[in-house]
Amino acid sequence: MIRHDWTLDELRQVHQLPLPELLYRAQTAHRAHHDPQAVQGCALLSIKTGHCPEDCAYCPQSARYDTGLAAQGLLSVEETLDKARAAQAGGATRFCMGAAWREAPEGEEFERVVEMVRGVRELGMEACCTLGMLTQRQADRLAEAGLTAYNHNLDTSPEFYGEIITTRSYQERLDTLERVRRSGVTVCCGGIIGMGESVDDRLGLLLQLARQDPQPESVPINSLVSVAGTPLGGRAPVGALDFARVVATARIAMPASIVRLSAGRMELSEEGQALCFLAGANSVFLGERLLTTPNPEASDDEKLLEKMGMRLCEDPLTAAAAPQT
Ligand code: SAM
Ligand code: DTB
Ligand code: SF4
Repeated sequence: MIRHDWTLDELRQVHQLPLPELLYRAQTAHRAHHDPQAVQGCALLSIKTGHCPEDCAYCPQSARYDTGLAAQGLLSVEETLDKARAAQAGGATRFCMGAAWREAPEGEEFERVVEMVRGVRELGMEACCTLGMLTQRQADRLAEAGLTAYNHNLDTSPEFYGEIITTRSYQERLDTLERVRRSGVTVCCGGIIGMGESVDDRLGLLLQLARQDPQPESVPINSLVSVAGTPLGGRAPVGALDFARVVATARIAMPASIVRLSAGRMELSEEGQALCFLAGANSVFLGERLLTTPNPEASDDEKLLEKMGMRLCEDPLTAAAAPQT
């Protein structure tokens, strides 16, 4: 049963359960909706890098911080599809294209992204984009091209958001998510832990997500990749137990969603990642690079899954996802 009436207090009670009880409940929820041995492999590509006008305190791509990042204009359709084919050969069934824009542009660049989406779908992969804010028309055009999912993170609780981003509001994020929903594209929405937020802020984010009806089909849980030059440079990583508690709480509150163990895996040991899978994570990004920062190598991921007796999903997941009630 999927509930949309979670309260903060209920999420607190879940999150603070003794770990064995929390994991048991998360695994029970996981098994009711998913194959517990299967993990979806997604690949990320930064199709437009850097020079972003926004001030997201965590982000190496903001033009306001000097992070030494090499900016890059929008890639060509061919280059993007080459990367998608390579990702597919590496076991990914979803290809996610990220652009450092405040909002998706109009004109030739947008048309290029539409062609990328069409091309990725023709390969038989799920296609996901994250391009910043969208108009309804843009969301509808992406839907028409076959876009599977749109990633647009709320990042944290409404209360903590202002400490991290001042150039656009929480409500603007919600408005874009609503347009995506209306277009029929599935929603990928999550956030980041380890930015100095409280446990209540982590749960406040999950509350925002879990109360949506329908809930986001995909929930990426990132832990901050702390990049020198950003206001959040030099922060200590979140510990594996804290990471796993957030994953487990997300799994319990959103049992049918794909919970993605996203940024931050470089700071987790094999055992830490294993704990997150046991807590209900069922997707990871494959490949040595996220958008601009490092990610575990394919061979390390293969070894870990093999040791755990788990495997990458062979088929795209979204079409097969259980319908929400
Ligand atoms: N510019 C678009 C936007 O902000 O919606 C799309 C790209 S943006 C890089 C996508 C997401 O990556 C952000 O919403 C944030 O959650 C995540 N992200 C960016 N930098 C990160 C970092 N250093 N550590 C963890 N997650 C990060
Ligand atoms: C998401 O929640 N995490 C991914 C994806 N959506 C686009 C991005 C993580 C970016 C980490 C920092 C970087 O590599 O630039
Ligand atoms: Fe720009 Fe997105 Fe980075 Fe914010 S998270 S600075 S909007 S690329």
